[in-house]
Formats: sequence, structure tokens, C-alpha cells
Amino acid sequence: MAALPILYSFRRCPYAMRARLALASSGEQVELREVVLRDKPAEMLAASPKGTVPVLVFADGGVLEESRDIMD
Ligand SMILES: N[C@@H](CCC(=O)N[C@@H](CS)C(=O)NCC(=O)O)C(=O)O
Repeated sequence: MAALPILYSFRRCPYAMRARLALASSGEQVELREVVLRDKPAEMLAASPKGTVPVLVFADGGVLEESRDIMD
């Protein structure tokens, strides 16, 4: 089975909320990883050095790091 895209998210972030809602309504499956903003995981920062959530990381290494792009 192919690895799911990973969504780095923060529960109360409005940008992450709109990304999660768009993904849920599209039926796209992702692995959700909640982060603590003051202690971001190194693998998230390696994929997206700007350090904001949401970030969507695909199995092929592709990265979307703007909530608008994830929605689109
Ligand atoms: N333009 C970005 C904005 C994302 C953003 O600012 N997220 C905030 C949380 S709501 C963040 O990650 N801030 C980094 C931090 O607090 O360290 C988007 O739409 O995805």
C-alpha cells in the first residue's frame, strides 16, 4: 500500500483548519501529525524550512506549504 501524504497541522490554527476541511471534503486520505508550534519536528522543518503549518508532504518528496495550495 502506498504511503499516505503527511499533513503537519496544529489543531487551533485557522490555516491548518481550512486545509484539514478541504482534505476531508475531498475524501483525500492523509496521515495527520499534530505539532507543537514551539517544538516543531525536525522532519517537518526539513521538508518546509519556513516553519509554518499546515504542511503537506507527499511520498515522492513533493511539498505544499501554503494552506491555499493544499485547498486547491
Ligand atoms: N500563509 C500560511 C500561514 C500559516 C501560518 O501562519 N500558520 C501559523 C499557525 S496559525 C504558524 O504555523 N506559525 C508558526 C509559529 O507560530 O511558529 C498558510 O496559509 O498556510
